Amino acid sequence: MQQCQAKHLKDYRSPDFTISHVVLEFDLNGVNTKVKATSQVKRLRADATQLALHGESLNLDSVLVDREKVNYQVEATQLVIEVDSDAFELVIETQIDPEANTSLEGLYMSDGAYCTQCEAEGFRKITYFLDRPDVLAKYDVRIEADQAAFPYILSNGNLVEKGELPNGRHFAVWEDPFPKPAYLFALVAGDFDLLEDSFITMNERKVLLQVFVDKGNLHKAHHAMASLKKSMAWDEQRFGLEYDLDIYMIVAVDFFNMGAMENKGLNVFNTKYVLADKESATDDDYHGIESVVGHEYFHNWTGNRVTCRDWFQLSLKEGLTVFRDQEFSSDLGSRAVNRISAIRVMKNQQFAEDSGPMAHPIRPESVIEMNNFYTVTVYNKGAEVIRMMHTLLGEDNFQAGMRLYFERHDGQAVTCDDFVNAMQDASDLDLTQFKLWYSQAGTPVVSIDDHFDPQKKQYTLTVSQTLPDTPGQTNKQAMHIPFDLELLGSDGQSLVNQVLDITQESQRFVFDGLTYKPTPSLFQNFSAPIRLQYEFSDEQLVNLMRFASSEVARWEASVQLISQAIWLNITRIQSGSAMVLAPQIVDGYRGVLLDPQLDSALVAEIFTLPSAASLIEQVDSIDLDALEIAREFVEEELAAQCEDELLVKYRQLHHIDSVGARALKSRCLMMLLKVSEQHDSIAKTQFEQADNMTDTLAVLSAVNNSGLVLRDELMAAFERKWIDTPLVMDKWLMLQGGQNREDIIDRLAALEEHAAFSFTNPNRVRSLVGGFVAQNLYRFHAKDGSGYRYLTDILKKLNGTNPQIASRLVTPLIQYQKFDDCRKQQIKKCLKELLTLPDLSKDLYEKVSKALL
Ligand code: B3K
Ligand code: ZN
Repeated sequence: MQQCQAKHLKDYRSPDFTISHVVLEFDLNGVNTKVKATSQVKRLRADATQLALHGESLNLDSVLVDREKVNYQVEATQLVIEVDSDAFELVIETQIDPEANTSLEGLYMSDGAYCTQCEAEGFRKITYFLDRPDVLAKYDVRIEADQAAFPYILSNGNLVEKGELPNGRHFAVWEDPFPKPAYLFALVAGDFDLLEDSFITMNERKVLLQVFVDKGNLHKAHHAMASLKKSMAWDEQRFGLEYDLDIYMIVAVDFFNMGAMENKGLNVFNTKYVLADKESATDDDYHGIESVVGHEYFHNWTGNRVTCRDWFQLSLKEGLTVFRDQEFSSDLGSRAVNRISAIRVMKNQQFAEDSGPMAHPIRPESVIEMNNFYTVTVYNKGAEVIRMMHTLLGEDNFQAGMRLYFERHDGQAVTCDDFVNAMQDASDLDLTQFKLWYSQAGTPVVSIDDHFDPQKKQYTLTVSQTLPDTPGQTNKQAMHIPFDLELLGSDGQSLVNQVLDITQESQRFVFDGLTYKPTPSLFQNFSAPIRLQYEFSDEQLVNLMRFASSEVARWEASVQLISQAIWLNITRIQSGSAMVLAPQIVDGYRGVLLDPQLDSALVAEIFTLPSAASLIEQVDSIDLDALEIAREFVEEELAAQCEDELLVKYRQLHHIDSVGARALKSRCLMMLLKVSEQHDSIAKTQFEQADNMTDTLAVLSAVNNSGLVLRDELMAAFERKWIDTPLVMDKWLMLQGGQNREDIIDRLAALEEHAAFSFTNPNRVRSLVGGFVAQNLYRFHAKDGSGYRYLTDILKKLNGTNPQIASRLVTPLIQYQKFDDCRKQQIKKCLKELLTLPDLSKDLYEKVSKALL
């Protein structure tokens, strides 16, 4: 097993040495790639006599200090050099083998191109170095490679020299004027198609923009380029932040462990977040590209110019940058729909993380493998924490806080506290208690009791908060929680609409001058990442669905209403009664469908019933079999009762070319197919006539679990058409993995042999295996344990080749706490088996061992 000691935030110590400048020379030569690093090292603590550099999977050739040989020891993950001067030049020569690097971390090959991924701790797979974010150096990079095979040789910053060399080789020298931590280093060498454009900044500087894509894909790079230009303009307008280099490059590669990486001036992207045209990409894909391009661009200030002191502070850059990309998407598109998707991520995934064995605060306190902490907690809950500060401060004070943060910390590696202090100092708001959001893990539970006193004309809300125990944390303190509240009158008028501060364990809020009991919209827009406990009646929720001022609150009410209907039917199944769906619920939904004022995209959201995963998150234990039946019943019954309206809506929207219309049309189709097989002709026609991937995929998703013969026919037609387009085949693989059929495990085994699948490419694995574990809940949790067995075998394979991907996929296996004993036992058996793997990676070890505690 690899070294599995945890590191703790409390043990942070500033570095003994730093590196102010480094010259990296790469001789790219396949298995014999050479790296020479010439570093200017400074001693920061006079008594330090050993310089310990991080390094992994490196072949060391030589070490020179001020051109002399020195004493050193090579250990498994570090090189320790004896030193006795305050400043010196260190030259280290190593060899690495990018072709054998299947972990896709460090320098590796993607489809014949060299590329790098260094965050969090991948630079140490390139050379021995102080691979920690609080060591900021200036980089000069010289790359040599074969000219024909690798016409483009790129690194961070500006190109300062290039030329030809003997034997068909060439070189380039890049200089990055901004000191940066090693995790932001990047190198790319390959043959690409190149899309170029430019952007004039607010100070009239011209920036060259380049998007590099695989040959033949140039026509699919335009949306990414347009998104980049929009991001640059938006960051100037909303945050006053201007780009700082003369060039910005994006390279799309097909082998990539995550979405994209914000390396200074040279972003490396997963092709999934670059390539798009109407025929092959859905509206969601377009949106994803815009938001990821934005996210990486926004990191240039929040992440690169001001970076993290240590990796425990990851949310400093990630929470903030997710907040920024969410605001970008909301300013450009529908604020309500963007908010709803952010809320869904929180309720479907983050709440699950908070109640599982890997629960951690947005600033974790202990870490075995840093890559395990690029989580929905650090990213998405981190963004919610920033959003709460934005709610408390308001836009103007928040922007003043941002300006102060950059004034104080530009060019530094800082902590989350530094960020909150800037917000506090710019606003005169006391954020002491608020800081608990950074240190306390878990989802606060807020219970609300209300009371109306007709004599006093008083409405009282009693609000109590508790924060559940999480691994390693008990007896937590009350948090500062912004409570966005609307009170609605009986005919829908807004009586109160304000944000209150909850700071105590229990608090009362009294509203005077009311003649009847109002309907409360509580924590509207998800004003805090909490679980709300309040007994809503169906009538109240129907009222909120119709009249709440906030569109998001209308959606939230619909989720609550339909969830209640599902829970009711679960108890009816358990007690042997017939299932029911109350007419007022159907009326509430029908009213939404018929409301001409409502944006189609929002109606589509309301008609997307809460996923099984998000329902499971609402309770402590789940009867999965009853959940499947009850949820299906409610969806089918709702569809049946609204059949006529759904059909009319579908026809109205059929030829409208807009994202919202397509989204709602897809929902209508999905529901219509649940009512009657007769509607399969609509599906077939839509499939045949579709001129865009959104409409095509909508049909496939709707028929995937419909039991219709049509399903296999359409899937085969799709496969024939797209077999040579990997990103599109990913959608097909995902549908296959998500098909709820008895022989799914055999199907998956067969699909592993399919030409479109590959175990070495994360996108393919995420589609087929990820499709199964995340989109096929009932089959993954099959009672006979076959789903768990399947995933365990996959994890054993990936553990050796790509531990990061294995560790991502293990999530549903470690979140077993809510299931029945039979399922729990089977899962634990699989986890124990993983724990005994001879070469278990740190990544899997950390999660699996915690899940078995
Ligand atoms: N910062 C990278 C994520 C790195 C993940 C390392 N395992 C992308 C992003 O969040 O923008
Ligand atoms: Zn990020």
